[in-house]
Amino acid sequence: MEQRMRRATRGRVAALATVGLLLAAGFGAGAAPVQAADTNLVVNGGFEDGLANWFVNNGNASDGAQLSATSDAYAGANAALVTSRTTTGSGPMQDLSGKVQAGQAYTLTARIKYENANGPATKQFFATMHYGGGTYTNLVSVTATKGQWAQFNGTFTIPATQTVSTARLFFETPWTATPSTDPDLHLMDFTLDDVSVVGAAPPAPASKTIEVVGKLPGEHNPLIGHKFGADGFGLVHDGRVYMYMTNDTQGYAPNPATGVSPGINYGDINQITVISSADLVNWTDHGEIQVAGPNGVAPFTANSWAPGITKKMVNGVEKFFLYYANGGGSSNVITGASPLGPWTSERTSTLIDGRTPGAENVAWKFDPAPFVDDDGQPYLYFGGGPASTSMPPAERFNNPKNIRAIELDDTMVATQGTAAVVDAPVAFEAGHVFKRQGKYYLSYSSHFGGNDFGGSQQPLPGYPGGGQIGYLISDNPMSWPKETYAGVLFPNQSQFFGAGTGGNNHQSVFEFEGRHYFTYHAPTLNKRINGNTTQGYRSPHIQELAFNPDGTIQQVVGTYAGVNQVRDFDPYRVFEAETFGWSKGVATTKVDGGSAQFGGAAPNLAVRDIDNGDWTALSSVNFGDNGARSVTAKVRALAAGGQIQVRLGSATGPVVGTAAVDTPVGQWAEVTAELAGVSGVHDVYFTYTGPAGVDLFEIDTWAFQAATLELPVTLTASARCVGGRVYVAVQARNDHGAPVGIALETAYGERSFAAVAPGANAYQSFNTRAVSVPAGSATVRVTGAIGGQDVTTVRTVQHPAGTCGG
Ligand SMILES: [Ca+2]
Ligand SMILES: [Ca+2]
Ligand SMILES: [Ca+2]
Repeated sequence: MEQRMRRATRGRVAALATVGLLLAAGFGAGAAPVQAADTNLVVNGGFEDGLANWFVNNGNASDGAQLSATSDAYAGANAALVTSRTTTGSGPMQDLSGKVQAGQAYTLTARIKYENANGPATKQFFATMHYGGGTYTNLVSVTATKGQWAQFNGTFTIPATQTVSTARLFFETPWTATPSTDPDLHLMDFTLDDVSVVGAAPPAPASKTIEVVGKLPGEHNPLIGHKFGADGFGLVHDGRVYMYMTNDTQGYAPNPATGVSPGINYGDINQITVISSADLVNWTDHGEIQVAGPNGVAPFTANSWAPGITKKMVNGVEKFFLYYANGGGSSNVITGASPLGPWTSERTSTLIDGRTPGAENVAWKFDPAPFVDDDGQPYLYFGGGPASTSMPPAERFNNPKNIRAIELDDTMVATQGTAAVVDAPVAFEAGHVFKRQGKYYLSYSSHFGGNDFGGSQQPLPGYPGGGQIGYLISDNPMSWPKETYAGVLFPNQSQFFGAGTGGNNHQSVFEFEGRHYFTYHAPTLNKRINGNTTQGYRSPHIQELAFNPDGTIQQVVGTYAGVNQVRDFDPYRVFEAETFGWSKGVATTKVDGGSAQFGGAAPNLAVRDIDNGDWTALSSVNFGDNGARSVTAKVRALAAGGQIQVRLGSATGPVVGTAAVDTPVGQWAEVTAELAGVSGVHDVYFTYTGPAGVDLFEIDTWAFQAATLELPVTLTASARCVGGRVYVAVQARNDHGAPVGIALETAYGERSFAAVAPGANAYQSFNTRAVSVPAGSATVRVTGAIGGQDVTTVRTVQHPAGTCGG
């Protein structure tokens, strides 16, 4: 009931917004009444905000079409003009993904005009939807008369079976393969104004939050349980491991009723997900890099799959180079000022394509993996896909020669020389190189056979089966004959994780603090959500990589246990709340303002979708012998009555502290939980409670505060009469395990002792020179070190009154 009421409210808000949009688009209040449920899905259809929300559909990478605002408008002050077209498909485009729905009918209107002198007297134009990949559907057409505004006015119904996760509306002239033969007829400039697509309001975005516990407490694979990530590539920098991954969560869209998402659509993916860890168990979510697509760092690319990253000093500046597959057709690179950006594109075109020397016969010019040798020379490994049909079938299967090695130049964003063939047996994709003890190791993913690889063929003895990770060992990073093949280092993941986890893989190897680690992916989180019927959403895993004395690799066994935690987690600092060992029912979202932990230029996220019963947890937090006094959270309350409980050991473990999130709703503020009896090493669970059915709060950061350090000392004081005068005696026993300095201070004098041994006393009897003194206090100042930290403890002790005689 709660859910339904919330959705109904949202629907009414959307309907009200509709009226505003229609008015803004030029539909007067007196126009034909529009049903309340209908809405105009086009933003800035009249171009009165210039080109906002519009971009040019280039048709292909070599099309140089330009979109500009023009005052030659049908209505208002502006329209859009497209010029320099070299393909018929180029024209103004707006992304309607997430707005249009399969099975719905829409009315499309727009005004269009062309007027070039040599053009035909009339010309047909199309409004077309690009549904991703090669799926284009003409929606509405109009035949315009040269020099006059023509009107698109028609309806279209999206077929119930159409996938609409990508839906981009654009305007074009009828397709022809070689428009350059008659550019006046096919490639005229044209002007567009007053575009609207009216129909059912966009569906409220379904929640992507993963409600199951996707990474089980105590286990270290998958690395994260609150989102997906594939093709992980590990980078070690400044004591942390950064993992860059294809953002499989981008197109994940679980049906609100069934909880099941359509199968993964790689064409949806133009972001790279980044996580990092200093211990390989607690991972910080750094969110997504918008790499490709119209709003991407490299807008001339459409997809960002299978990232590979390295760092290099260029002209005295350390830079980070993030390579990725722009679909199967090309590979590209963007440049980061740090592992977390900011990111820029030094190129205006892709790095590797069919024109790259030596890559001409590579079917899929993708999966770029960089490697910088000890002498600073950088290399890039790339390629995969169907073997050339010029080879005999058995060779196509066993030695498809579809992977390449090429040198990069010193800029890291250009290749030099000719790509060399990597003759990896049964190779499919995912070439990756690392170096160990002077030898180069190239690992890769093997193919599944079929017509692309010579049809029904058998692997040669010792060659990989389908979907395995094989490897070669060479003395030369550019020389990979088939004789360098060394075996299979990882069988298919389904051998370890069972039904629903098969498919191809993509690996990397990194060295962290003296050990080698192997990264791969498996749809294990998808399996925890949907059982054995998975939809292809992959999760990152890591196992340790071990070597035999002869340098060969011991075959890796995939486990949910994963790798050992490299070090305990340090709680005594500000750290991002989007750092999880484990979690349940939460999601993350980007927030403005940079990261408190990683710096102002780094992205910052907050934990969101926190409901009653959700939790996040940290593995092996070391509170030290002295323990923690409190923990502070930076939170934004979203409802009254929320609470954070701090528990040890498990989500139902003992509560050691509670913070009420009673700060003003909607504002970021700090709340603190006092902690009792928290010392040593524990898994820490933050459990969240409050009213059911509402988001309770968001969390940005945590910081634990250490208990005040005290040097232990036992104090006694007395007063007695000696020779007609009162003496006040003060004694302090050092109960610390190391020597300390002790200063005794009274109203009658003071005395300091250096290096009082453990168990020894500092003692002084002060002569008051009086026959009678009242009760009073002495101050004892103890100085020493605890755990390498200088500590001063100040205590007082009472002494009684003293008198001589009666
Ligand atoms: Ca206009
Ligand atoms: Ca939740
Ligand atoms: Ca944060």
